Amino acid sequence: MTFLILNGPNLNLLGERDPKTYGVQALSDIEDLLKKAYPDIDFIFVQSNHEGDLVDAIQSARIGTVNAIIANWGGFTHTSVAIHDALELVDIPKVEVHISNIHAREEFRERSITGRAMDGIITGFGVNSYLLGVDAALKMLSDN
Ligand code: CA2
Repeated sequence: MTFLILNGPNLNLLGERDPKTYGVQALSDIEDLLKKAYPDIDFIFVQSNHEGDLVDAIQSARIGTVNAIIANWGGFTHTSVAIHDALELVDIPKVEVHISNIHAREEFRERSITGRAMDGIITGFGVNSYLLGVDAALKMLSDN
């Protein structure tokens, strides 16, 4: 089983500042947590600050080698029609995750454009959002 874990802009800097909102763990720590928690899943980790790279990564999941997408689109969550449209072309479980609770912050974070094309959104559980995202995708796969 192969899961694609996508992270959007600025998430490469996790752990370097704003620990109150985003915790102290680096993105590499989150990747280690996932690998430890799910040793039987092959993870492909992609982080990019560029919208087109993320669209390319989503399209790569269309060739049938990826079983699920777990994604934190970062700031693109609230702006990206291109990511939304790419997601609509991929028919596998897709779970959006956020470290912070996007509904408890500034109003502009309330709306998730990308979330409309995902199966669901997990938001506000710190780095555990990623683990819960994988759980949700596994549940979807076992239900099908
Ligand atoms: O809570 C989340 O996971 C977010 O997706 C994080 C995005 C933000 O734009 C979303 O509204 C919610 C921002 C990522 C910023 O990454 C940082 C990295 C290091 C230090 C501070 C922020």
